[in-house]
Amino acid sequence: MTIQTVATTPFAGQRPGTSGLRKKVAEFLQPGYLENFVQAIFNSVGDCAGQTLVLGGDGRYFNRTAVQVILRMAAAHGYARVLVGRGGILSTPAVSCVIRKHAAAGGIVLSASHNPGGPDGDFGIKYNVGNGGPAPEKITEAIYVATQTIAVYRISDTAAPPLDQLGISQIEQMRVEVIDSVDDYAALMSELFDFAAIKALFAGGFTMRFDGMHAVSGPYAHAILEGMLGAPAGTVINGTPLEDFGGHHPDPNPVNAAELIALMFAPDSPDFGAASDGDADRNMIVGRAMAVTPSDSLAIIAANATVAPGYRAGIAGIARSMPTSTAADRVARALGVPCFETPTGWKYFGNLMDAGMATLCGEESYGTGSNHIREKDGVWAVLFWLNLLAASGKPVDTIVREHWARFGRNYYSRHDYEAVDAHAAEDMMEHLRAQLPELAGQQFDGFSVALADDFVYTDPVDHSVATRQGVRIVMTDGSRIVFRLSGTGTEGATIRLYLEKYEADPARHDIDPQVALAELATIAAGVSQLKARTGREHPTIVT
Ligand code: G16
Repeated sequence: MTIQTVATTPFAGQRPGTSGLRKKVAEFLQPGYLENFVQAIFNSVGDCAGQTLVLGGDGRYFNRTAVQVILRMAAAHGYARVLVGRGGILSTPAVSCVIRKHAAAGGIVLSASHNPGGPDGDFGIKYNVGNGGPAPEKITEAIYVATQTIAVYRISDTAAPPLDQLGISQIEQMRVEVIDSVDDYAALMSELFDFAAIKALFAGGFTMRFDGMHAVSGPYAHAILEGMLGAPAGTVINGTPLEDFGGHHPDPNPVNAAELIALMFAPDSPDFGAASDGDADRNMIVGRAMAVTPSDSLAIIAANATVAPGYRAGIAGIARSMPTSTAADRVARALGVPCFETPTGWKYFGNLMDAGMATLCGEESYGTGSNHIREKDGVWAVLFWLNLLAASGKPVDTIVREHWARFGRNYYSRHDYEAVDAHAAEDMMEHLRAQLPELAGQQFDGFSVALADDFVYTDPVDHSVATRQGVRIVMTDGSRIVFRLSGTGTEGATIRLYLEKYEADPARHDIDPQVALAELATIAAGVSQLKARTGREHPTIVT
C-alpha cells in the first residue's frame, strides 16, 4: 500500500463562503475537485502528523464517496486517528461536540446545510478547528489561496474501510474509528437539560411533532426525544436521512416546512412543533398557531436561560449577527450582560465564546446555540424549549406573548431574492453604498434615519476586522432596513432584505408582520432601486 502523489491543476472559485465551500454536486464530481480542496485544507492547518481528525456529514448525495476519499487523504498526511460517524453520518453540532470531547485537532463537515441535495442539488465541505467551531477567516482565506496554487495532492491507494459497522480499522499508519453518530452528543444534552422534567411532560400527555425533513437530525431526534425522553413513537416525522432529502428543501422555515406549519395551525394541532435542517444546526420553533421567529427565540431563551440546569448560574453575554433583530439586546440590558453584534456567520461567535464573553448566540437564519459547542445547534434549541415548557407549564404562545408584553415586540421579516444576476445584485449593493454618506438625517414617511453604514466588525478578542458585512439603515426609533448578499447560495446571487420594527404597546402586538413592516419595505424598495436594477418584482421567499 503506497501513498500516491497526484498531479493536479487549480479550479477557479474554491473560496469558502459564509460556511465553507458550497457548490452544485456536478462541480464536486469533476475529477480532482474534492481532492484539491481537501489538500488545500491539509496544507493550511499546520502539521497533521500524529493528530486526530473528526469526519462526517449530513448524508446527502456524494457524502459517502467523499468520506472515503478524505479518509485516504488523511492517511497520506500522517493523521494518527480519524473519528468518523457510522455510515459517514455526523450532524454539524455532533462534529463540534466530538472534536471538543476527544481533543481532536479539527474536523471536516460534509454538508451544504439547508441547500437541496441529490445529484442535481448541492454539496459542501468545511473545516472546523480545535475549539469545535468553523475555521476563522484567516484559515479559510489560506485554504482559498492554497487552492489557487495547488499542483499535487496526496492520497493512499488503500481502500477505505466499511463505514456501517462500529469499530476500528487501519489505513496506512492511521487508525479509523467508526463511532456512533449520536452517543457523545446525546450525553452532552442530558447534562445541559432537565431530562426528568421533560420526560414527565411527555408522560403527562404533552404532544409534539419534530420534522427531521429527511435530513440528519432524524437519528438524533429519534434517539433523544423518543428514546431517552419517552415521547411516543411518531413524534419524529420525516426522520430517516435520505440522500436527496426526499426531494425537499431541508430548510426549517415556515415556507419550506409547510407540512409542519399546516399541522401546527390545524384545530387539533400538537402542543409543540419543531424542525431542523440538512445538517441539524438550524431549528424552527412552532407553538399552536404560532411560528416563533428565530430572533424572538434567542431573546426568549436568554430571558429564561436559568430554567435549564446547564445555565442555572446565568449567562455571561449574548451575541447575535447584525441582521438578527435587536430583541435579544433588550433582554441583555435587563440582565445587565453585554450583547455583541457580529457579521453573519457562526464563525464570528467562536472567539466570544472561547473568551467567556458570550454564552448564548443566535442568528435570524434559524440558528441558535450556546457555548456547549462552537456551532449552532438545532436539537439543543428544541430541547431548551421543551425544558422551558416543562418548567413553566405554559404553552408556547403564552410564553411568547408574555415576553413581548415585558420587552416589546420586534416585528421582523426577511425577504429573499434568489438566483438574481450576480452583476445586477452587486450593482444594487454599490448603489446603496454610494448613498450612505447622505442618508443619515433624511426623513422617509415618518421615519428618520439615525445611522446608515456598511457594517464593519472589529473582533473584541483578536481585533481582526471584517468589512462590507451588510448595508444597514437604522431609524431613530430603532427600526432597521438591512441589505446584504448571501454567502451560501450556489446560483447567481441571493439578495437578503431584513426588516425590523419595534412596538412597545401590547395592544399592537397582533398585527401581521408584513403589514407592520410594509412602510419599511416601501422605503427599502425606493432606496435600493431593487426592481429597476435587478428586474425582480417580488421576493422569492418571505420568512
Ligand atoms: C450559514 C452560516 C450562518 C448564516 C447562514 C446564512 O448557515 O453558518 O451563520 O447565518 O449560513 O448565511 P447567508 O445569509 O450568507 O446565506 P448554515 O446553516 O447554512 O450553515
